[in-house]
Amino acid sequence: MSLKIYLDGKFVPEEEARISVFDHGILYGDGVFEGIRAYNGRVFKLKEHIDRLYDGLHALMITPAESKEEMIKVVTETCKVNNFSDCYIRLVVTRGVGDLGLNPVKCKKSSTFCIAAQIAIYPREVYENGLEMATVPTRRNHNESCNVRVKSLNYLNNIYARIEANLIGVPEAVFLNSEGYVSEATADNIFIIKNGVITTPPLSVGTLGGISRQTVIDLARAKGYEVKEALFTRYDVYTADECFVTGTAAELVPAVKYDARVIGTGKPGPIFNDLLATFKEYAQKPEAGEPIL
Ligand code: PXG
Repeated sequence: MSLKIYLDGKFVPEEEARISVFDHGILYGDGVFEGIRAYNGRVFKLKEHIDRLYDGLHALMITPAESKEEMIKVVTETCKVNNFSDCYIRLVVTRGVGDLGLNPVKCKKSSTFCIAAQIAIYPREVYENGLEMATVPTRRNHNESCNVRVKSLNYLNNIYARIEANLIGVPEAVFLNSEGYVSEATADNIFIIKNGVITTPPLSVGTLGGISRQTVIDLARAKGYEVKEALFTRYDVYTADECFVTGTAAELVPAVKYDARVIGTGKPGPIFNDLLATFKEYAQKPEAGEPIL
């Protein structure tokens, strides 16, 4: 079945969803994107995703054709026209067509596209038995060179880390920042748990302000857990009781081995399991997102 793709104001079949080779999104990775999920007929935390997208666009000085309200409609309509109530959504705004120089001033009109589809990031066993991760040599981009809070189309930092994880032979990489603090995984934020306290690196470490990350922080605090945003090192992960990663695509994934050290019991832990159940329950609720009408 051919998907219907939103592209610059129209829905087109996937075979016809094409953008120019002169688009600076392709030529330079100049643009921003969001990965979003719909659960049970609602687009999860859509307003938060749209705010993050527009913050990135603002930082890059890209003006999309759609207002925020229109962009919300673009996403919900893309789910609707494809008859999806549960899906993964990729929303992209590129700088648009320019010439072969990188000056963005030459690009007169940005391009927007939105894809709704089904994905599976890790096999089922990983969710049940836990993920193995390793520190990779590539450091997370420095915020003063390529701010990682902008979810830009330039993901080479993350791709390098993924290549290195593949070379090590583990399914996920962990980045350190330039100072050696744990930053995040390639497309997921990281959490550790020690003596009942949940800790995740602060955004200032150089990590994406993940929407799943914030949801987990909020849900955990509401349940009475102590949650800290604090710097930590590889040692803190080695010696943690539990560890997990969060992201829209992968959702909540327990991590049980890191740099060949077993974390805690080597199995998904009780606090992780509680947070996962809480997250899954919350994701089904009306207040969790915008309805696909
Ligand atoms: N860190 C980075 C670097 C990310 O790209 C997250 C954390 C989690 O953020 P959210 O808002 O989703 O909780 C992301 C998420 C994928 C994939 O295939 C995921 C992302 C981007 C591209 C691909 O899993 N972004």
